Amino acid sequence: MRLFDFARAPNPRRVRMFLAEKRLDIPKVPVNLYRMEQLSPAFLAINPGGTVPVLETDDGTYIAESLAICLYLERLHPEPSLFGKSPRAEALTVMWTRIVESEGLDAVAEVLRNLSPGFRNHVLPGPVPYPQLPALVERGYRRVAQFFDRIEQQLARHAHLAGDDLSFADLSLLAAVDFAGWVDVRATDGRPALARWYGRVAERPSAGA
Ligand SMILES: N[C@@H](CCC(=O)N[C@@H](CS)C(=O)NCC(=O)O)C(=O)O
Repeated sequence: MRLFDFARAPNPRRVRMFLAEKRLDIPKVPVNLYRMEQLSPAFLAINPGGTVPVLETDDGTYIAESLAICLYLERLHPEPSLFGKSPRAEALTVMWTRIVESEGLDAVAEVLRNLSPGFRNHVLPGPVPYPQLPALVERGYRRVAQFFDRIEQQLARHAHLAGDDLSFADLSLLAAVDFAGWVDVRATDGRPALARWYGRVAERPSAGA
């Protein structure tokens, strides 16, 4: 098994955090996004979406999407559980992970990629050079705030995103909070439940992965 990875990027980070929580050591293949190695013909043959992380399984299957990778590894290595031990807990973990991805990580990326000169003509992952749309910066900031307000409500009622226990949804949220810092959003400001949660999850050794 091998993980196609890039140390600086938020999505590979949440998979590395998952591996650290599980105490799994999988060899890494670095794909340097700063040098656009994700758009090389060799990597596009592995993942036509041009994104990391990608897991190569022992039978040569390539699995993209952090959630799919971690669900696969959870089934192979159920302990310690990071998707819950019941169908209900697993569904809530997948639900909150998808919310973090589509409303959190994607909204931060919308701001960053429409704002930063480094993403000119590369606003969306993949080989098509879409141009930046400055109006999406303002909209993206509003989406980011709306997302963290929703998270604040959930964490005011539950110790972790999907309920009582730490799950992959929390690891994804940690990546989203830190990623928001890239566009100068301090998500924990004025959100006491999120700040308390962050204090606990960010001090786990896996956060350094
Ligand atoms: N939904 C995907 C998102 C993967 C993704 O967007 N990865 C970024 C790094 S965080 C990437 O590879 N970007 C390549 C690019 O921008 O060209 C996942 O959960 O793995």
